[in-house]
Amino acid sequence: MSLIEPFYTTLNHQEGRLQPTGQVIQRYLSQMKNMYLDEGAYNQIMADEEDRLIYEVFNAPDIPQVAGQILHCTTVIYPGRIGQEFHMTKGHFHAIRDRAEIYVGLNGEGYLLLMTDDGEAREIVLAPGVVAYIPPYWAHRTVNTGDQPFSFLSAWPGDAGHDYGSIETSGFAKLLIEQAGKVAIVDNPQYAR
Ligand code: M6P
Ligand code: ZN
Repeated sequence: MSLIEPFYTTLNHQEGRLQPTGQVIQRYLSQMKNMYLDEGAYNQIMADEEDRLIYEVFNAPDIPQVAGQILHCTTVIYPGRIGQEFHMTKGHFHAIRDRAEIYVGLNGEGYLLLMTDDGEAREIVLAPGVVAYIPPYWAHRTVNTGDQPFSFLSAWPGDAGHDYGSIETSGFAKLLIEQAGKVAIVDNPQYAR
């Protein structure tokens, strides 16, 4: 492993951003086609709004993506729903499955959903100050269940990688929806493992 310079970033708790930032990833609804259950609601939003920014990822600058390094970033998920389903991240397994991750809730209201390859599911309310541990082998997705931006800090091994394919193909076992004004966790009728 090559020697890189020590550095720090400053966390803006209110905005959920790291300063300075490296790569910023913006995910729009158009990049999440077929990930939300309600296809009619998806099409309606795409027709009315053209597209919608769902979340942004602010990576710490210039960390090599190799074993031994610790990548880290913040994520901000903007509030809203697609039909009954709350705005969420794509969700992923790590490409190297036995790599763990830590999330720290910063602002807003949201959930961390976890799932194994077998469709075993768990959830953690990622309130501000909550430090959640994502053990090796668990896929993870975050969901904004509030009406303000929901942000959290993440740190994970440099060689972990992202595997989006499994969730794009099979979906996530559980969905977070609004039901009669409340947050409900329900089985995903389209989940196929
Ligand atoms: C967290 C971390 C990142 C991830 C981001 C967005 O901050 O797990 O590695 O990129 O969430 O999630 P996703 O990549 O699933 O869209
Ligand atoms: Zn991850």
